[in-house]
Amino acid sequence: MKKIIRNEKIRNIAIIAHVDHGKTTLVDAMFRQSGLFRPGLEVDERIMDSMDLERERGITIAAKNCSVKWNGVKINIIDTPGHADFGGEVERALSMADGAILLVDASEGPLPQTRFVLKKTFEKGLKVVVVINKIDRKDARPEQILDEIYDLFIDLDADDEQLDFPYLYAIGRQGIAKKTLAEKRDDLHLLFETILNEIPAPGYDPEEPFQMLVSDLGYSDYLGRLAIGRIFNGKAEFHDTMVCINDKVEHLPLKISKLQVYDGMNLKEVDAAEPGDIVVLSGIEDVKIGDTICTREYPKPLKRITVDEPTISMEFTINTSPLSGKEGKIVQSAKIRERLIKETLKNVAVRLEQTEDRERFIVKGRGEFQMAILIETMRREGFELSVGRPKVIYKHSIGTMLEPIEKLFVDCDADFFGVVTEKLSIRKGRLTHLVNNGRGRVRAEFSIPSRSLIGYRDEFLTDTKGTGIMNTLFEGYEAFRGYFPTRFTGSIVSDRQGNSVAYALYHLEPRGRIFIVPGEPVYEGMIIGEHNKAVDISANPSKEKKLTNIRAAGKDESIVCSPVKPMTLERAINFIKDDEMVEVTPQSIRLHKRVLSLKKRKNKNGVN
Ligand SMILES: Nc1nc2c(ncn2[C@@H]2O[C@H](COP(=O)(O)OP(=O)(O)OP(=O)(O)O)[C@@H](O)[C@H]2O)c(=O)[nH]1
Ligand SMILES: [Mg+2]
Repeated sequence: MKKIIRNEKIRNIAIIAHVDHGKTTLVDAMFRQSGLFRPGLEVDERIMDSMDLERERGITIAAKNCSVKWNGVKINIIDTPGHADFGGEVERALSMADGAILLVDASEGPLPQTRFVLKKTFEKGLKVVVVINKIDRKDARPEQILDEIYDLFIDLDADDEQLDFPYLYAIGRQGIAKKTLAEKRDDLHLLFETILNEIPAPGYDPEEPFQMLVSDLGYSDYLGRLAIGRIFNGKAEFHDTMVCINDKVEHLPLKISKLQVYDGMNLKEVDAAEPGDIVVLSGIEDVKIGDTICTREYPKPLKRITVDEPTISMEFTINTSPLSGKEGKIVQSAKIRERLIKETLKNVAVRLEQTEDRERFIVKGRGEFQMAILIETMRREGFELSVGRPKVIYKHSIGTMLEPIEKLFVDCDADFFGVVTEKLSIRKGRLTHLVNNGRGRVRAEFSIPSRSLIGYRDEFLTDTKGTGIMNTLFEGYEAFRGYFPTRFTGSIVSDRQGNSVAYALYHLEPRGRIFIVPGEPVYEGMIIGEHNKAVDISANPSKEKKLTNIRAAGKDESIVCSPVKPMTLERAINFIKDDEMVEVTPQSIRLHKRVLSLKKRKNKNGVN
């Protein structure tokens, strides 16, 4: 019988929830109350959301580690993202944890990603502490939500022990957690105590030598590559020699050049690290997430981290527009390739496929939002590139084509439900569940192909006047449900290179929705607007008013173009059709036909 000892000085927890249920804000409060900041110190909100894009968008994108101390016990915390597209981060984070805090918004209740993350913790056999958060909300209904959480546990086949989950009510933003709603409390002490009492301390086998599972990678200019992960067995000391077992079961030698552990949001150098702790180890460059670092004498790999397969793919190419190289500093395919490989190392849910064409790459991931974030990050780093429309990944089984299917949860005003159902049925969605509470709002569940949802969110918000809520949950693969058009409109395409002028754009307005403003550079094949009809039309956006001897061209003050909604990256990739691409540079987002020349496009389509 194996003897398992528990390191009572440590707890490892992941904070998991649906998007926006308050994970990162709760970590702030845990920091404050564990004495990490000196009293009176001004600290930013959501301090763990340290990436620029996280701060701008107010969401967590990558799971991150930190730690707090409570009563002499170190609690390693992993804050995870709640957006479904970053689900791979949750799976990675759970590989370091012995338990999870499941936050559920006291008004919204369990939502699709609550189910996803809870299911993942069950698969790993982790202990769960439920926190019903934001009970200060005016529309909070905490008791009802507790029932809904029970239902979710039952639905996920929780056993009796799991069903007996500990739970607390909280206002994360004010740093309050309590056992009952009536109780008066103004701190999180109960949460800390519950973690210490309920989440098992990390267990290890004292007979086993050092073993660490690499769950994250970092980089430091001084130390090079950093391998981050939990020590499953044994101890490590500075200068120890070890091996790293990779996915090909090769043993790569290494010497620990530095050992660090989490201390609040920072890292602290240590001479030795204990079993159960989460460490940051330097001394090896060629390491990947999922590798095991262990001793040379007893090299035993741990089970590699597995995450769900990607569901969508997107084409990335060099920027082929005539304006290429004018706005970004990195344009070469070799650099794009290098950058994408780097992404796959750090981001477990992203895969890269090379194509025969050296300038074309297929990037696979969990959703178009994840792709948009990657592209946005690259353009900020100075890259120029072109990307195609996100496509779902099909599978084939005994002669049938299978496609990814999602559960779509819709909550909207009954008045808008008709138009929503109509749009979804065109997209091959099937209504599976409907609750009309009679108070004006409808809750419905659809089974729908993933491809139908690409770009649908914007339309849904327009159709429900911004008041609808939609959430999705990946369900699995089913037989292909048939084709339907992705867009019912065509594009207005520039027929030449030049600069757009107000006169031309103004006269194009009746034909559709214009994307550009006067003075913008245009080129042949560039999409300058959405045509009202299903076909593409060519136009000359730089056409000046005919010169007369009274007034100079382009100076017609009476012309005022309608305001143009700036094209965002997400809108652009959702808008384009298969024969169109988005040109991305640090300064601009332009849309263009894959084939720029009008003549070549006509020949290709067999017209002419
Ligand atoms: N009313 C109320 N709002 C809260 C509370 N805690 C957090 N919020 C708000 O909820 C929003 C989301 O908070 P975050 O902490 O970013 O949520 P999150 O779960 O980390 O979000 P993701 O990481 O993107 O999934 C913010 O606007 C917070 O201010 C709370 O206790 N009560
Ligand atoms: Mg967060």
